[in-house]
Amino acid sequence: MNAVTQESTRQWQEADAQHFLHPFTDHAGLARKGARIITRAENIYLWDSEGNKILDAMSGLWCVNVGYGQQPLIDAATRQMKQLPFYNTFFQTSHPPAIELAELLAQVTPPQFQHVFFTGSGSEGNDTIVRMVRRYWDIKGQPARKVIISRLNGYHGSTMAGSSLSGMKGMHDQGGVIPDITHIEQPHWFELGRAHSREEFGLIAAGWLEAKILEVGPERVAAFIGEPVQGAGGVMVPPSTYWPEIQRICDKYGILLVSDEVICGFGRTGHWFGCETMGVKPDLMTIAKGITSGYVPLGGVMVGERVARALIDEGGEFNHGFTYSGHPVACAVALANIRLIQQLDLVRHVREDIGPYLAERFAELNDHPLVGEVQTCGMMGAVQLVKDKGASTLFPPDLEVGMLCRAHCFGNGLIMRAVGDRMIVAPPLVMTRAQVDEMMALVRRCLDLTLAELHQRGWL
Ligand code: PXG
Repeated sequence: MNAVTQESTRQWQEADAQHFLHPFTDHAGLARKGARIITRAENIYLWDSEGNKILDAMSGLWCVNVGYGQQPLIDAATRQMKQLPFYNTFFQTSHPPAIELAELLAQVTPPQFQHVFFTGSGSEGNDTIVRMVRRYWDIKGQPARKVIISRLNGYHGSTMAGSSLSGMKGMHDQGGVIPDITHIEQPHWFELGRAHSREEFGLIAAGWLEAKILEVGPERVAAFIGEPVQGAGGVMVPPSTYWPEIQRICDKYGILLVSDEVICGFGRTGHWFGCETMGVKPDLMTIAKGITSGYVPLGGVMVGERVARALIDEGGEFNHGFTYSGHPVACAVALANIRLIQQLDLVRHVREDIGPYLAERFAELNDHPLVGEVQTCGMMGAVQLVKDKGASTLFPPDLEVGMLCRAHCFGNGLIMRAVGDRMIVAPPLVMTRAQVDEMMALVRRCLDLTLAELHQRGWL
């Protein structure tokens, strides 16, 4: 690093600390440390302002599915900016990028989805879900059906409705929960279910939904929402029995099933959408992130025929929408992105090649003294760190062992997240086997460094 890069890094960090409030951040803590300034990216790599190359095993924030620097997306944005950088879709107007994207989405999503409502983000998508679900039951003459059930440790965004649907205590404590949203436990076998086989536990965990429906009163329950695989909660891959049982229970009580596909969508789990991997048929899906590979913001709700028919045929005006619903540049980039996923055959690549290879390489981590459990699904992986491998004893949470490990990753050119003591990855779908090997070598090195530090501190 030379003096010039050091100086500009310092200037950026100072200005950042003085003016920029970051999401989910302790501002004073960050100001003391200084933010890491990311300046460019290519394929699966980032570079920071000091010239360090970093392997981005989190795809930006679970979104850069096609990797960085893809020319077709750049060209699509440039072309659309020249042609029509903005027009709204409110007052009986439309434009080609939004129309073509709606048509393409109807093709790549499961057959029950023929309509899309565009938003600017996943959070706005889930706000739309709340309003649409309640509107649906009003139209159907059952206005008492308002309650939406979601899961603890689920993540559905940070707007008022998104954070209410999310099952994150820290968010609820700071902003409250809007009325008629309630939560059940997550299907976390390692913490809650080890007395049972995974399959048995999947049925037990799904049973918590039925218990909650009966507690609330089935005539008051509007919908259940969940991520096929919980992402921000720590890549929690549910037992194979879980989602089909959830579907059975929703069907039994006539409740709408909502799949939040913001992370799992667009190939991440080895099918176009996570609900297909889990074998369920939702009524609504939230989409965002991978729809544009994160190059520009875009989200939406895929509306299944059951809800679409009510809204269109019986609903009249639906009083909801955003300035950027169907933003032309975002839609043009999404079109280029989805076509690239098709052209590169990335969904099959994840399902048949790189996903199984990631699973194989992750399974090798089971021999590591710090590793209690390993889980993968497509291009998502989690490693549960444990204090005592034999007894599967967890570390006391206040030691923040996951953060120690994350610091080693940061220091060694790897972006890997810590959710408590679960270390997680969700790398770009375009990864090659050689790149998986490169990532796994870094992961193992960081686990070794963490182990050594824990011994040094006398925590093991
Ligand atoms: N649903 C899911 C499943 C998500 O993962 C959202 C909705 C909200 O999307 P927007 O576009 O409004 O952010 C998300 C977002 C993390 C992390 O810490 C995850 C997300 C966002 C920020 C941080 O893993 N996911």
